[in-house]
Amino acid sequence: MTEPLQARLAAAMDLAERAGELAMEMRPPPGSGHAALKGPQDWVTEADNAVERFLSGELAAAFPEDGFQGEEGGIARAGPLRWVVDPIDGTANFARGAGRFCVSLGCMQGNIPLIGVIAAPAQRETVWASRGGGAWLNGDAIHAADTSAVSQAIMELGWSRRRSNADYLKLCERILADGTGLRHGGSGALGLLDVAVGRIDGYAELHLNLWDVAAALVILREAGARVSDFLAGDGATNGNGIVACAPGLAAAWSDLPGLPKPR
Ligand code: LIP
Repeated sequence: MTEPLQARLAAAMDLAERAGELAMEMRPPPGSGHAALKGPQDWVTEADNAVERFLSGELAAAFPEDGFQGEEGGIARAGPLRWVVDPIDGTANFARGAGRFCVSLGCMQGNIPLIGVIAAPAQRETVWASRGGGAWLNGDAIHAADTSAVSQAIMELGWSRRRSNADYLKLCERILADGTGLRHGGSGALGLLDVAVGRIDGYAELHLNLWDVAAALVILREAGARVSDFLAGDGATNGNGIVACAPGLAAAWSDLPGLPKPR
């Protein structure tokens, strides 16, 4: 890995953990009423904005030539390398005082994800990867699972109001008909991370945005998972469906309704 990328990976790991500490300080108590709605079931808290401001400022100071794109503020800066950030992924959980949320930092060169760091502070986990450098959880190498039978697999299906309930139910029916265990956790980045770690065998969602997946795409690749081409077409600008899975299940999950094939 080049020295500039090594410096960016080290900075991203430090900043993701510091951003996670900030999020934990700002996490609301259990209960409702601590978030605003951006759209149907699409939440935002003060912490989302505060964490994004923190990361944008620190990255601008450390790497002024780099671009920055955040979920809340959009594309703030352009550059040959571009940070793509979800300040709090799993906001619906975070807003209720729950622990299944994370800070996600990806660094891309054009449409090539080069660095990914995900910090899950309530889980005390930081996962990172660089293209060609392997994937790591708190310093231990991680690998996708070796599951090969759908009847023994666990699949998380992400959900949002960005696609129809009918299409989501078709997916649920197919997964359940295969005898696969079905999960839903409310954080796409953490679901994709669990595939890379081997804790589940697949994650699929009819639509995610670039900031949800930019870090996870590098981590999944380096962990040996199979992933659909999220950046195909206008995926980088308008989002896309995604299937990420253990390599032994890519064929079985190559025809999920409404979703691209894992490669
Ligand atoms: C969320 C994703 C989740 C998706 C939600 C939302 P956020 O990201 O992690 O998979 O289903 O609609 O996009 O809003 O918590 O950063």
